[in-house]
Amino acid sequence: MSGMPPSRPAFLSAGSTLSAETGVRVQPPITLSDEVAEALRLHRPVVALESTIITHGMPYPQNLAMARQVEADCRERKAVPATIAVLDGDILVGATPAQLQALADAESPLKLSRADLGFAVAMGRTGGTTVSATMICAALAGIEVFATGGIGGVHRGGEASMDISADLEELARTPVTVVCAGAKAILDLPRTLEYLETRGVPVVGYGTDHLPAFWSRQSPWRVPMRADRPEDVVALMMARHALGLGGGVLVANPIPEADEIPYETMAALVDQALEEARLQRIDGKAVTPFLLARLLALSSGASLTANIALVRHNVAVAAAIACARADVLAGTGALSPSAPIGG
Ligand code: PSU
Ligand code: MN
Repeated sequence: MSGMPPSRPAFLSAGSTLSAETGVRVQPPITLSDEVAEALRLHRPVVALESTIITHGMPYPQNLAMARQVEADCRERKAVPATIAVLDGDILVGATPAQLQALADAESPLKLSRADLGFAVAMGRTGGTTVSATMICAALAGIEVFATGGIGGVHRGGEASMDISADLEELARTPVTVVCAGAKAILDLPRTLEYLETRGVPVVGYGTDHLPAFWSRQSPWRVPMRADRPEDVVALMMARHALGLGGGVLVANPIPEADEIPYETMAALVDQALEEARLQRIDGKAVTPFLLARLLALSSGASLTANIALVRHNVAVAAAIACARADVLAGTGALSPSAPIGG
């Protein structure tokens, strides 16, 4: 057999062999930053951050400013940020400042969910990881807590189009706690809640009994459970682990009051953006980025300001949860210690 083409990622040629041939386990092609590796080794608090919000969710250069800001917020709250992305086929857990820059102004980055993660690695491509792919990489690295803006869900009309975000299946499958600001009204919120319940995903209102609606603190729909402190979320994570339930926890954290846009104000713009998407026959992966970009324009930038505020708030709550979890592992928390939740 001739040698591998030079463009093949190193993990496919050097040292590791495909398991089907030899039974040798292929090491996942993941690069942890020194800071993240050290924090994980010492069981210090680490918060995973997604990157589709950088590559597809916000325009340049606000995307880069937001990515840097939330990393700084995370550090200020005594947790190590681990922005997860794929750069030239390498899965990064803890992107460096130069890598963040490269990602933020990448030419045509992929949008990576569970379905495309392996493809990006195999082909040496660059992409932002959605909630689903970020959860997978976080779990591989041993990170238990992850902050994002909003999750994907059942799209409106999803009962006919079957457009249901891979984020929901991932939450059912991968043991990572995801802090979000609920879901956007571009989605079918009640069906998203139903789907999560069916797949066994706890949706926890953080200091609220209602599902937050991203730019607005409240939607008309109630959440099935509520937690008011980081320790409560950690207790839930540990109880689920002890019961062997598998899958993640979704923490729904409302946008701060000062930053919210009233539900009705956004609802009208959402209806208009959805109508434009229908007329232009936008489908598949393009739907969410199209709607986000249209809402940015239709709200004259207000949606972006609110979006940045809510991501920062989610990072703060995720850092508090990660710190409470680390306290348990260190034996200094109110709860008794247990093994890492993924393990
Ligand atoms: N919702 C937002 N902003 C985002 C996304 C969702 O309010 O940036 C991104 C997240 O990365 C999420 C993904 O995981 O879109 C979901 O895409 P889809 O609906 O194609 O599954
Ligand atoms: Mn979709």
